[in-house]
Amino acid sequence: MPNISRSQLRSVVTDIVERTPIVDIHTHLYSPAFGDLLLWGADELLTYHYLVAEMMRRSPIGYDEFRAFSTREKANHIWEHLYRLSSPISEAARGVLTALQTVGIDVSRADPEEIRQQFKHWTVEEYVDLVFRKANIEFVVMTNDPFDSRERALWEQNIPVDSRFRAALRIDPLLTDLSRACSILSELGYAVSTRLDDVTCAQIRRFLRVWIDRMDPLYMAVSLPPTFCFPTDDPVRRMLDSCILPVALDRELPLALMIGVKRQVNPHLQLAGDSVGKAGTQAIENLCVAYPDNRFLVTMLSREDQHQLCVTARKFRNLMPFGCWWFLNVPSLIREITMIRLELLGFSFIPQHSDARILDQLLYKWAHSRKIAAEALVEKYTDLQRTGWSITEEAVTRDVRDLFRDNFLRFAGRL
Ligand code: RAT
Ligand code: ZN
Repeated sequence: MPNISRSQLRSVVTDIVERTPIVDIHTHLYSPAFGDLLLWGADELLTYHYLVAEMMRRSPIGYDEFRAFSTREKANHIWEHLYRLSSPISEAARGVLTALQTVGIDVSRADPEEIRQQFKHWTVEEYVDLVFRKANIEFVVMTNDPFDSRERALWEQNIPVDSRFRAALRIDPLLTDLSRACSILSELGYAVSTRLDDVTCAQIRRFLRVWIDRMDPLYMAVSLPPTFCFPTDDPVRRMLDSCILPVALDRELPLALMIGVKRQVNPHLQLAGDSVGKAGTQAIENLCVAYPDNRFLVTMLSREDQHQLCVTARKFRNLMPFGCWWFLNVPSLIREITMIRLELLGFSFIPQHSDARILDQLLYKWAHSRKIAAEALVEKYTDLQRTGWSITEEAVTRDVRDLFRDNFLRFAGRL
């Protein structure tokens, strides 16, 4: 393959980044077979919890009054305050416009009613096809919660599999709310107690295996507070040591740890009420040393933890940093974090996941992240070219594929 000349580097790299299909390793999307759980369209886009939080800073409306609105009224209210009475410049507000523009909706004169009308052209199946094609996504990984009765019921009916939506077994209550986990498991017929005795641990392992067999997840996942410690004397240690990690090992599944969320700092905001705290990587180091045969996918929510996470990843091949999570998914921080990772880890990380909750968000979250990744790569390849090193299309294609797809599949044992 010929070398890419300096003058062509930008256009070739940008083109390869656009053409490389994405494996989106963490979303809250569902395939159409899950019915109402799959959110899409104008009203859902406009009532995304990121926008609710931003609207509440601009509108005098009371929390209860807003909560009592229908989804359509909420969307109208958010439009009024974030799009009509101010310019939609925040990442979440701009994202709606990118998404609409990508599916051909003219946002220059649109209002919510007009946008709703445009969505009437599509069935959900057509819209899923359109979004996956436009965003160039191979598949997304869902967040599948067996502790949620609605979702559990659907899995128990053996919903048809759509290969563009793969599962991840989400297990938060086991590590963050043991009494809730135990009461749900008891209702489901597992003989468990919060003392986590041997019988209980065997039952929890059985529960995890049942759900792994049912979902065929690509990994297990949990999101954790910034205070997460390991090892500790509390049930978290025993849950990891005697229940979760042995099952992860024998089923060859990574465990995804999403660390740094302070839940419900403002409960009035419901989903939008969570915040961030600094965590440090001591617990991750301890886990990686203690369980060298387990694999850990890790994302951290605070900006301050990003450098330390890269350094920790340099020490452990069973640790894979991923994504610019939630409040980090804004251009200035994606750029900073991607640069630090390239400089400290080369191509051995997963740069992004979308965390999309609404199907349409795949369109903007990936368009914005692709652009930033391409710019970061152009800068780094230019530095390489300056040394005399040859950059070929083949090499760039391989590197970008590693970032957007293969690193995850390899780490998850699927490649
Ligand atoms: O990004 C989000 O929408 C958050 O509310 C959470 O879903 C977070 O990503 C999580 O998975 O806990
Ligand atoms: Zn999430």
